[in-house]
Amino acid sequence: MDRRDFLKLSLTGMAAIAVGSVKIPGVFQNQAHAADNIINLTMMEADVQMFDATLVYHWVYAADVSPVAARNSVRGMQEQVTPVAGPAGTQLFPSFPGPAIFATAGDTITLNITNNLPANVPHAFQVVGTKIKTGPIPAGQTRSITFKVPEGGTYMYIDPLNAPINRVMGLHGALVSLPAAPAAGHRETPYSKPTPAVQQIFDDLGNSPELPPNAADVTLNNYLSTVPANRGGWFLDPAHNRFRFWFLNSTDPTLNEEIRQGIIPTPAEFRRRYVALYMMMNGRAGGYCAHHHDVTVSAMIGQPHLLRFLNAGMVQHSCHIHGNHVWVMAINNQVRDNVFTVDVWSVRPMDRIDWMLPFRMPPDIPNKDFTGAKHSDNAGRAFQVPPEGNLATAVRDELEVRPIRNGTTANLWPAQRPIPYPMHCHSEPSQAGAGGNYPGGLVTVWEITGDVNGIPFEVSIGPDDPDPTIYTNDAPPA
Ligand SMILES: [Cu+2]
Repeated sequence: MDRRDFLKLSLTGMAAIAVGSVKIPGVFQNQAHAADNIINLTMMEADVQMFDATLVYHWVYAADVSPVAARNSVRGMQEQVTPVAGPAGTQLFPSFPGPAIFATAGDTITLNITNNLPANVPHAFQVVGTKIKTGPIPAGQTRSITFKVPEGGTYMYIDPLNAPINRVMGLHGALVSLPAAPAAGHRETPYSKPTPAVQQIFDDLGNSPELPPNAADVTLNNYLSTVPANRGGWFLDPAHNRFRFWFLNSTDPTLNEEIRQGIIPTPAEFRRRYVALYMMMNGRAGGYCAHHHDVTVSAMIGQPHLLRFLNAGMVQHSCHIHGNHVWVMAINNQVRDNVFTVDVWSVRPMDRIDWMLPFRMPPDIPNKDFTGAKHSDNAGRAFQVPPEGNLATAVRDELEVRPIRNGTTANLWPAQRPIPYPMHCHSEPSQAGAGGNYPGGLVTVWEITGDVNGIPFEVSIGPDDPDPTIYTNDAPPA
């Protein structure tokens, strides 16, 4: 059979759309992006490029909102993608996973779903864990659903038919519901009905001795008179998102190729034969996700970030973060009563898990004095922290007290700034791609770019670097 020529999606990752009354300073520059609370999504074929340049046939969602324009409303997500011609002179912008939809809980929005896929497989649309779904959508046709956005949280939309085939072929995306208002007397959370424990964490973030605010945020808060005091430090900054999607999926190119040729397995066959050869975060793997600003978390001490895991693939992942522990805030839209800190958590297929990464001073920088004890004059920490000290200085001190090489006391080590820590999956095969290329799987870093004093670290390539520059891994300016 001839290989049909499909749109080629080159490591583009996710797009994002804001709809309705969504307005969060910093995250969205424009109040709404999709006109009239309507989102049009088209299911279409695409060859998606894997990290090793292999093109793998997928089914993807495309929005009719340009990611270039969307970038003005949702920072840092999918800067460029090849548009394809849509109906009536429109342009479609495919996304893998599908575009993340941001909406306000309680708003009424309409989704128009068009099926532009081959007619040999039925398709539909559902928001997992809700009654929001269409019936089957015949090939070439459009179905509309109008619904009230559910309670605040992280949702996954999928094609639920032929489960898991249609979902795993690429028909999946994120729906984020943001609460309309915080509870009276409290600060905002990502949830409409936070439990007391979760509410307490958000009340305390940047607002307690244990979780001091970053000084730059304090300045910002004073400067931005429009930001109400009940906004949490976690999304205060208009220049940087204080959240990330860590959207996991997996691909078996052999099965995808058979499906391209019209050989459709039963769901049971698909499950039995499935070999996850590529495992991705936000549609990318290896270095392409480890260092992409829509995956990597990059901020200063005291600038906590919400991490929204979704898993649309076929693999249970065991996600492990280094450097800080995280709070597990919600599991599959259940806000936790008992919030505990973890460094590793299972993210099963179909799971939606919210983590809060507090961006605290990492507790594990070795003791400068090699005594095994902490500095008694510094609240039990190994090094002086602001306002007396500085994390960058602490890291340099730590390097300088390492055993001297080559008989010299010269400073031989480049400054470790920013300070990166890995987040990877402890299900080891997921760290490789294409059957063994390491690290070609789902792995990334979060990095500390400055101290709680609000001053970004200077980055130098070595001790004598004449021109240290301020480092950022965030999105380029809009
Ligand atoms: Cu680990």
